Amino acid sequence: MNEKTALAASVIDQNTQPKVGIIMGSQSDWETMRHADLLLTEFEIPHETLIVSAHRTPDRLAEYAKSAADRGLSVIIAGAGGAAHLPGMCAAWTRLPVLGVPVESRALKGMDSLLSIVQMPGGVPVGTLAIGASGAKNAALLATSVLALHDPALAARLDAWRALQTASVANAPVTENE
Ligand code: RP5
Repeated sequence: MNEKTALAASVIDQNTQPKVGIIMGSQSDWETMRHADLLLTEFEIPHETLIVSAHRTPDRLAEYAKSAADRGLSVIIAGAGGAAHLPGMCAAWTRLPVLGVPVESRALKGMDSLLSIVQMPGGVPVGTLAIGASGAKNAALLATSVLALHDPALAARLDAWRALQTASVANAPVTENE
């Protein structure tokens, strides 16, 4: 491979190698976690989405989290519901920032998920977001902010996204369906 081809290959690698990992405990979490996936896609951030369960696939979790930094990931977004150990156990295996999304559970409406994720003992942090789709969306925005620290083009896309959001808010409410 000549120098030019090698450079091109490395640029391609940089662009396609996932920078953010989205993991979730179950297929049933996808309805929530797809909101993170959608936003990262909108910001053109290479990312991967996988089902990794702390309880049902513990070896898969250990393997995933232990290899994450070496594989080039910068941030992990982990969503789980119920006894939601996934973000905490993931954080135990990696020094990468882990953002936890409490998925709304059927029995306790996500309060169980929230408390399981947020109450990490000092020493192993998980950045905990809101319950449900808002949490998934904000986790993606936080991951974008982190990556934007060293990526001016991404920072510009994030600024533009936020400006658009601001512009979309009306000054006064209107009565609908009257
Ligand atoms: C957790 O249990 C998952 O994160 C999911 O939110 C919850 C229920 O999983 P399923 O029984 O729907 O597979 O591990």
